[in-house]
Amino acid sequence: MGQTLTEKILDDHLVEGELEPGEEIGIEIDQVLAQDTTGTMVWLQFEALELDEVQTELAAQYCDHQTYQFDFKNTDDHRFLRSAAGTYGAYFSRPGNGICHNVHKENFAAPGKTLLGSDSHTPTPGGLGQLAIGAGGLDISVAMGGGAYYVEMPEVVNVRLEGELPEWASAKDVILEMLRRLSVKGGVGKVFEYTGPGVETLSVPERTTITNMGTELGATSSIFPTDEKTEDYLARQGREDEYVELSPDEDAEYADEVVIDLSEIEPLVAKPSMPDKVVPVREVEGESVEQVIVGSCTNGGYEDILPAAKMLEGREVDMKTEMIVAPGSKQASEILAREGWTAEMMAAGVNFSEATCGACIGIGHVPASDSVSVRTFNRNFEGRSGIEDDSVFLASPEVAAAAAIKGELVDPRDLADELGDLEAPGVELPDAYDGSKTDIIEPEEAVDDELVKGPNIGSAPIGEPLEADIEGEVLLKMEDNITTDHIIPATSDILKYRSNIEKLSEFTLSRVDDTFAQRALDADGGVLVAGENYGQGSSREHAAMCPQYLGIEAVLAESFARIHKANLFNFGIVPLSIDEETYADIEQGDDVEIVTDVAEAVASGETEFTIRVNDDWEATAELNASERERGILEAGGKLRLTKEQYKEDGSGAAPADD
Ligand code: MIC
Ligand code: SF4
Repeated sequence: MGQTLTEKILDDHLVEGELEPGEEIGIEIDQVLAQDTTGTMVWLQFEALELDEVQTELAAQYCDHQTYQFDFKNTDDHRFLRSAAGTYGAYFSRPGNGICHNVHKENFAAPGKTLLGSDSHTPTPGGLGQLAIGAGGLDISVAMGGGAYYVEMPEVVNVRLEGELPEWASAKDVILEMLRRLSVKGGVGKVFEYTGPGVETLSVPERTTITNMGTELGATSSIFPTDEKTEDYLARQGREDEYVELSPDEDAEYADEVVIDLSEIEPLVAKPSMPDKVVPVREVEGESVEQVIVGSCTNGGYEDILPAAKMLEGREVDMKTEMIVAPGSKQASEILAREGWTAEMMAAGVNFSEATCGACIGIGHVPASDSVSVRTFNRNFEGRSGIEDDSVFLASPEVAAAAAIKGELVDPRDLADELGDLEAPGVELPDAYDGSKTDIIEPEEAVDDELVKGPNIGSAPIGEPLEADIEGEVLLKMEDNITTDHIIPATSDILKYRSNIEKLSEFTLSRVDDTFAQRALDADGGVLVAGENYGQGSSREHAAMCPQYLGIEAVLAESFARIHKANLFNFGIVPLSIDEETYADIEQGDDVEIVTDVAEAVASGETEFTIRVNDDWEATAELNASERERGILEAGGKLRLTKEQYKEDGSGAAPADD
């Protein structure tokens, strides 16, 4: 039987297990990336593991999420990251150089290689045939030390693209269509592999918009085969020698198939406040828009900003609307500036931001109260823009620019009819991506050779071995699709404490209930209850570290998002699955006791755990965990376990099986 492209790359990197969907596999990692707000813990944990040098082919540290440095804490984090990259041998991308996914795509993404990144949108270079996966910081530290990365072998789904996109429809609309059909949990445990005749009609930047936002489906990754377009893109980046031809076998068998006829795609938007609330723009036409932002790791490339610039040429942004361009990388800003497009957009009324995540997580450009913001981003979770009860629509650059011109949501086709002289901008790549490279410091040019820690930089927390009893109050009962933005918000007032768990934990679940952290401390711990897809969104391990710090011992949920579940294991919190009925019956404030000796049951491979509620009724909760994950729980988390293993191994470097 032939192999899918995903299977081929996994096979090449397999160090443990078999490529059977649902089974845990260990793979070798070629490249790692970390960004500023997860990176500090990555390096603090690398330090705690007493590792002294990066072992992967390449490691890159970016400073991208919070580059405005409102506070010395952010600046200290960036200085610490530069010192860690220098000390241990990673590339360092300076603050303002751009968003990790964009800069990695431009400089390092390589077909056929594996990439592990401490950011959920790490799958972006799947558009170039790289198998890229997002994970928690500790998994990055271990992989960077030479350890394997463990993940459940995903089901590989064939997304067959047919036809060609019509004018005004874009790659963003393709991934929004996927979200419309499959929902934010439709991709859990899956890799989406794009095939079919439609693939060759899409440029690499269009493909990376699709793979980037595969994360919103909950997917483990998304990938395209490579072809002339990939080779051409790499050549324009001056990296043609990294091209490798990759495709699935003709008789590859897929777990499932989704067919998308590109010629039927039309301009879409995701309505507030979930990326899968997708409708045609025409359904919401007329909605007044006060803010438009073109940018982010999804649509912040040169090829995304250019269409908006062309649409605005000789026109003006509507008087009641503010338009901001937040480029995904300095390379994009630099080329647009050299070509004169920046001046053109400024003349139309656009304001420019530095190349940063910024507004995507509510840092700057917070929308006005009771207003609509149209963004080319990938997430519109409630409150993420920096104001509660926000109203953020996700859209393509074309739909965003049309909204800026009209001051209201409008299908660009209708706007073109109305204006008469508005042409579909299409997709255009620059002849060469000739931005300067001054903002990337190579390991050989490192500025520092020892760690520099400011006063806000704490240490990596090490858990305690699992105990026999788990009993406590249900401190919070939550609904479906709780995001990591609910668990640990990423707005600037909170983000600056990412290196200081004691302080950060004060904000735990504040977006659901701002009394939670104090109640958890007062109760000396307890358990959490949630509906489906608990922990979707970000890879931030802080969403497990902080509850652990507050004494949370178990989370009972109908289902979990992949990265967050791995983070719960990594920090010694037991993730138990409950059925719909148990979820319905259990109430906040109830007392929950796991009837068995938990430590023993986890160690002996028990999957069913009886839970006793209020000493009154019982239900069964399931632990779906591999032997390795059970070992992590028993030890009190992956940091403690890995440290112990290194000590036994005596090598100081991570063995392949952790
Ligand atoms: C996000 O988009 O939510 C983030 C901020 O990039 C996160 C990373 C983080 O929380 O630091 C992600 O996607 O993993
Ligand atoms: Fe940055 Fe937003 Fe992309 Fe996350 S989703 S990496 S915050 S631009």
